[in-house]
Amino acid sequence: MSEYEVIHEKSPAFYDKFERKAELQQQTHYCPGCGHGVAHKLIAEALTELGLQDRAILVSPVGCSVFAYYYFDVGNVQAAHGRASAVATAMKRSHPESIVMSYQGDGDLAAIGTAEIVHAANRGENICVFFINNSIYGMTGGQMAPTTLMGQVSTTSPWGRRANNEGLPLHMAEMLASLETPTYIERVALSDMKNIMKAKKAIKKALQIQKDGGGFSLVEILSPCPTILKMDPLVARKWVGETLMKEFPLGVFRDHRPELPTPPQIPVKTVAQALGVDEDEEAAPLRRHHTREITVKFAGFGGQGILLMGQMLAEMGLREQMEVSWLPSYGPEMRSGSAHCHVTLSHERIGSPLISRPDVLVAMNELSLRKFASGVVPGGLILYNADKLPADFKVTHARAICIPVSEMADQIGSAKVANVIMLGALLEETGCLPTDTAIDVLEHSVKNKKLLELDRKAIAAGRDYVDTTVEVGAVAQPDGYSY
Ligand SMILES: Cc1ncc(C[n+]2csc(CCOP(=O)(O)OP(=O)(O)O)c2C)c(N)n1
Ligand code: SF4
Repeated sequence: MSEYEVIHEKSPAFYDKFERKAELQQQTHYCPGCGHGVAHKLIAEALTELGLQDRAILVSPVGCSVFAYYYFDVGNVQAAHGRASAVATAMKRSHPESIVMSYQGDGDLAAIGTAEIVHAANRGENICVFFINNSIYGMTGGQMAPTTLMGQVSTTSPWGRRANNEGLPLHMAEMLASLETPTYIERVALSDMKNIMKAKKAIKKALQIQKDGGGFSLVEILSPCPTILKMDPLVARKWVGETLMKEFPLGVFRDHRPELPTPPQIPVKTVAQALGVDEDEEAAPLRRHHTREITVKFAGFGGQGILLMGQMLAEMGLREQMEVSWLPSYGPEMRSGSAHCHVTLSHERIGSPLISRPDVLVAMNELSLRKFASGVVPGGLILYNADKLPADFKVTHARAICIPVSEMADQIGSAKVANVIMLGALLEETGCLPTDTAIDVLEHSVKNKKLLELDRKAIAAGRDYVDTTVEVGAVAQPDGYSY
């Protein structure tokens, strides 16, 4: 009988079965000899040994390790490329009792995610970052990484990396250690058993620091990528020890808790208090009038007061104690570009401000009518700024009312009030809010007396038009009237 018992055992921090591929439930998707698998094992073991599995959240990146969540039986989140340490920040701050790890490759952390990691480290976030430096982009087939070695050939540096063209390899551990705030930064390597054991120790230490509330840790793990380096797995591992480690020497670059100035004592305020908004529901006046839930899309071009129309409606809803949302969307042009906004008035909390099927479309120009009319819910309403629909345009699923608000505004005395006329028409036709409330909002927000007078007339004109001119019916026809 042998002196040793060989135990092949998977850490309990891994799932029993990897469900990604039904036929390969004990295998990861990593290439043979890839360092990701080894790093996963070390992290899983460290979590188990520290009793942290149930509190752990792993943020996986974009890169070969994107599927880490198929393996770790912990809380899992997958972040957009480069954002893992920012997502980890959010996880930790919203769940301070959890142990949050961001796991990132060199493309993810040191290229697209440079800003995120620098700022997470600089804020001294109480998270662990496991940074896999394999000197190349693995997932995408071998593009140059910030950590690619001098002279190393990649698909984007086929001549070999040159200092005057691609710059020198980026030493993230050293760079981050120059900040005041990180607690622990070490570089380790998956080059041989001795170094792998050291890597495990470093990973465990980082997790312990977080457990103790000690602040930001980063363990840079030099790792083999035999596939892209076109090496046998053992050769790739040796290459890490003999070549990669020469450029990136192992060591502890930081190991002490930062001494930060004590922050001033700021009285804790709620957001509503800080904004000066009264949040005391009991003190809030009761809903004054009958109101109706509605979703509206206002659309036209910049300069027509599209966004303002939406804001006014939302403001009116607020006055009536409704839940409201206003979501603008516009191009870079101040004038003439397309603009639209979504407004929801609701008696319940609003899930999303985005409206894909509005009850009402207010189309202030033909382009918007053509673009958005089909999105209106069946039986919904379209208010169109013209005296009739375009000859070749038919609406069969919703009621369309044509109101030439631009012309009417000219008659009232200012082209500026076309949007207010439309608002008056909207209120009258839908009955979603009382017109008095519209006047209240205008009185509150329009300081210029002349303009306010025009606005009053505009609201009244819109109401009257709908009241007196439009025949109510099922579906509007090209002449602008409903039958
Ligand atoms: C926004 C965005 N840009 C680029 C990509 C393409 N992309 C996917 S993974 C990757 C780099 C991965 O390299 P690394 O972080 O070193 O991880 P590895 O695959 O080597 O483990 C890139 C550039 C993407 N998915 N998303
Ligand atoms: S390409 Fe490289 S980093 Fe990606 S799984 Fe294969 S060996 Fe690992």
